[in-house]
Amino acid sequence: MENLEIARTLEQVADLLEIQGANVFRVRAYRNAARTVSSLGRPVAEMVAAGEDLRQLPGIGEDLSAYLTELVETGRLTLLDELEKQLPGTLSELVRVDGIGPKRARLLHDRLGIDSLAALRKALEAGQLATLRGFGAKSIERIRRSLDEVEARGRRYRLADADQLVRPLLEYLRQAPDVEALEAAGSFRRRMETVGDVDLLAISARPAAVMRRFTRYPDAVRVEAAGTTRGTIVLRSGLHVDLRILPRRAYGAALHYFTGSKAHNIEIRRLGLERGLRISEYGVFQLKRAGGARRIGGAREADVFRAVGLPWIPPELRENRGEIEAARAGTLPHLVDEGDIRGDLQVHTTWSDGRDSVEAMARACATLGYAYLAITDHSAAVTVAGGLDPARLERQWREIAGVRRRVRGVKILRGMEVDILRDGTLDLPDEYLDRLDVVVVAVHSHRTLSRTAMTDRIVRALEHPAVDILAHPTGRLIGEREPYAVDIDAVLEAAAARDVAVEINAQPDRLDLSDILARRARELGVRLVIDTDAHSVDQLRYMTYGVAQARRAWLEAGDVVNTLEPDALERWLNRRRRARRRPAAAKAAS
Ligand code: DGT
Ligand code: CA
Ligand code: CA
Ligand code: ZN
Repeated sequence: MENLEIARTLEQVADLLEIQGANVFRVRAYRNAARTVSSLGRPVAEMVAAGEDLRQLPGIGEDLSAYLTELVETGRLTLLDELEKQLPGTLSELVRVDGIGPKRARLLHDRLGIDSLAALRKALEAGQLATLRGFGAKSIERIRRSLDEVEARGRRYRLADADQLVRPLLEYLRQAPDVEALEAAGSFRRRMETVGDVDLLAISARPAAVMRRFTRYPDAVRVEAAGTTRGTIVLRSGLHVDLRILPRRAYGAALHYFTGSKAHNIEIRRLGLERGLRISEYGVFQLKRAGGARRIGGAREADVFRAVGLPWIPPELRENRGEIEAARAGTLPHLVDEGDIRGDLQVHTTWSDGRDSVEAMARACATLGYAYLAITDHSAAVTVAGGLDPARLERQWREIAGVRRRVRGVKILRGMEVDILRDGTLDLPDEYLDRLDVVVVAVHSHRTLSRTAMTDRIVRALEHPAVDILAHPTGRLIGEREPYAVDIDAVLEAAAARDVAVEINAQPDRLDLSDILARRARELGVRLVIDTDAHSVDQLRYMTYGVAQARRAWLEAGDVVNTLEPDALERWLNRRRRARRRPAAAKAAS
């Protein structure tokens, strides 16, 4: 069973439980598990087959681990079968709409054949609901409004999109009276690849005035709630934003709590309880034997960590994936940061599908303070992107030679994003591959090969002595396209064996490898490289998203090739040219 299918099954369980009015935490547990599975990029089935402990996955405990195993081994989930005896499974999503309860969901199904939100949308637009008894104009309008909302809420937003929405809102709110602190917590602060909603925290002596300004934000289409210290608005894009205004003494505790993740919070709270402390969004409290509690901290986030004997943990690591143990052992990684990045090793230009010239890209990289960049336009097989054949590649080299003379301070490497053809051979003759400074290889076609064929294909490409970097290794597009079927561990092992660097592609819809897989890569001894794959000068700024995923993957500067200084990078790029000469020389001598 594929991960996507497993995730859908878990979502369905959550929906049906919700119909039955189950505990919200129970419902949320299934939704979180669904998210974990769908973002895994590695088949759960494979983990089960290998006898791995699923409880190491975020949000997967005893029960869910058993359910996942059952799903993988039998293709069914007894729990879901039981729930479906009580209500048709496909109806489950309808009850998320205000004004539709289980009864009405069944009525809509039986009378109009509506079995999904999409079908409901269609029936609404076709005016069919009005034909049903009990659905007056008012009630239909309510359903329509709520459906808009559910559709928006069901969506997750790419981090880069959320950034674009949140930055101006923060600027706007900073102009409210007496705002002393203001920041976004939640998945946004943890720099997750997507965010569900945004959780803002503020300190102000005049919360009412701040809340008023918040609810009047011009980009807000709706105010969902507006209390004295807590409010929610919905932006035009559908993104929900919560704002909590806090007293200074609780700000740090709230920042920690609302940064999450939930799994991390639960563990920290447990550690607190072991020490007789209560840790919550309100502060850190010493529990008294006689009952009651005394506040011992909460103004600063570090108070929370200090109370449980830990150093401050970077938000990107707070997923309860070992960061608490590492903090305790003093082995937290020194995470790579943007300042460590010395260059970009995958950028496109007008020679293929890029928007800007070689010179413009080089100048922009120089302005960013980079020491080097690699020009890596597509090879000929990618005809839609105007890929280069050898003749055009040579012309491009002449242009690069000219730009090298004109643009100083940044080293321009001759590279190419060479297609991995269906059989694992490369889309450029060896004599040209040998004359490139950087060879990036990638899959852009035949994405539906069997898992074995895809794995063999990529591994074969990595065995070519000219290859330096494997780009966007799983081919996923967030929210649009699943990774292709591939044994990613086999690919990573081949990369480690050949010292091929594997990419974290920083395009906001790729982020490929993902955080989880990049961490796996590091564990397998693979070097990583963070590339923007920029198709314009503007996209060079995506580096920040690649670095964020690298941090979530626990990477240090030493794990990332493009933190190397130019001479060290050159040594690495020549690592095999040197090694290759030896067998060649030996052959000549024999
Ligand atoms: P999202 O919005 O789905 O991308 O993910 P988050 O992590 O931003 O989650 P959200 O917005 O539901 O809640 C923000 C943080 O609040 C979350 O990361 C941890 C904390 N939190 C929320 N609910 C609970 C809970 O039931 N227990 C604990 N311990 N913390 C919670
Ligand atoms: Ca959130
Ligand atoms: Ca929230
Ligand atoms: Zn590509």
